Amino acid sequence: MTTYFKGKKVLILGLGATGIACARYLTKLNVDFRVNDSRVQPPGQNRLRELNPGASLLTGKWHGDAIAEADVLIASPGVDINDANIRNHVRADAELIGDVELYCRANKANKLAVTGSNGKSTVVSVLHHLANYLGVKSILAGNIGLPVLEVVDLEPEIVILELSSFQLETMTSLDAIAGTVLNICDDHLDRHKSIENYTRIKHRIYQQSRCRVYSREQVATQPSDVRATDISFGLDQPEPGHFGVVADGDRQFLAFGDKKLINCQLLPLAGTHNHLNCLAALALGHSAGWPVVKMAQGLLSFEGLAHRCKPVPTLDGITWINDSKATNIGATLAAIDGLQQSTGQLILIAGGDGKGANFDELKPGLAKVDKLITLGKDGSQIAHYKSDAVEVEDLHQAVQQARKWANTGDVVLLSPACASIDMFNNYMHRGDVFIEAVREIQ
Ligand code: UMA
Ligand code: ADP
Repeated sequence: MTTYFKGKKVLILGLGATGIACARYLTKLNVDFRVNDSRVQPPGQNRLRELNPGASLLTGKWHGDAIAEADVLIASPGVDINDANIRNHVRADAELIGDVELYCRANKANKLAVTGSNGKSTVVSVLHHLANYLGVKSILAGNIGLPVLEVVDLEPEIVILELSSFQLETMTSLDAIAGTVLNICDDHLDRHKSIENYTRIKHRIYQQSRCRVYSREQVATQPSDVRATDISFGLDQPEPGHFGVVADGDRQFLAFGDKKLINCQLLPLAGTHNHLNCLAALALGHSAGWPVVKMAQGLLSFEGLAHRCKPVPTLDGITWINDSKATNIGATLAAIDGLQQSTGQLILIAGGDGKGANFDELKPGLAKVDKLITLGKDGSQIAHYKSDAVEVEDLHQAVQQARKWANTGDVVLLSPACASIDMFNNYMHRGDVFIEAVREIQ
């Protein structure tokens, strides 16, 4: 990569975790660079001074002159590259790329790549777990929290990448063994403007993957030119070579073609959306040559990620589920569908900052819920859809209200369909407060 940068003026846009990883990488290559972050106090400024005291840092706004001078611009995912204050200054002969693009040019390890509106972190974590289970040396990086350039020097057998639309927007060189768009629902439309544009950006993963793994549950995830080598997954009976679910009496099995792999009831992750996540992981692993039957056994020991449809252990006979990571309507609909009770009641706790979403789309889900408790900035908008909904002030009150309604065998689900920032530091904080409130009433 040193040759590529030779004689070029390089500008890093953004000085968060990604900007720092870029700065470290360029410093190691002995490439001079500047950094521009639009924030007055970007989080990485002290780190930058430590690792490269000579690098100049421009802050507080987008510096048009610096952008216009640059031959290569490396944008962090959180930077909106279509912002006129950036776009209007980038020269036509300059190259604007992201950190993952740079990584893929520099590191030619085998890759499996995952995008989608929901389930990305779950699927890449399942894959990482399966790789460990099979003894395959793997690295998990990307949107899940580890900027890829932090691990650019490592050469594992496989790199498992979680990719956001923000990252895909600036990528052309992924060249993955397999890539998937798990699902698509309204998300980040404040930046991508329309669902069509957001979908188009998500599909960039397919142009850069040899095998494309898509969901039969949602046409929008299918590549426009499905090939014989592509693999699908879904909740129906699969064709040979594809993944799905088959029934045997009243039992359901994850299956590969007509081969039953594992009883769904034994899976450690609750909800049918997690059956889809497991199937997607199996399909991706299969494309990398991993043995399907052994992978299915490996699923049993996956512990699941915190704050995603995770039961809170209690002895009160009520199933309390923490799905605080459900920050959009799609995630909450999936949780409701997956946990809907045939016998007991399903009590939903929802609300927070709706990020301008249209809650009409939550209506079919709310119809399947027996009781609704809402809170937060947009809680009353959600409450409006259910006549006997109760609005509360905080999560402790929500849990107490749920306890008043719940009987043995019922499920109480925290799945807010909203961001947490109106009341909590982040979704982890919200989930922790829920767990604490549930424990207090035991
Ligand atoms: N920002 C500015 N000005 C700048 C640079 C950033 O205002 O000059 C703002 C952004 O709008 C954003 C925040 O600062 O609100 C952080 O942006 P960043 O690009 O500096 O973020 P990083 O710390 O580098 O983290 C990024 C991803 N963040 C985003 O995409 C916003 C992380 O995903 C990712 O884990 C990390 O790179 C490593 O790859 C987080 C995320 O929220 C988890 N992703 C979104 C999601 O999952 O929905 C896409
Ligand atoms: P992401 O990394 O895409 O945000 P996570 O695995 O962190 O995905 O899950 C985010 C939220 O989406 C959680 O509430 C989780 O229960 C829900 N979820 C997980 N998988 C799916 C899926 N396949 N479809 C819809 N929602 C899902």
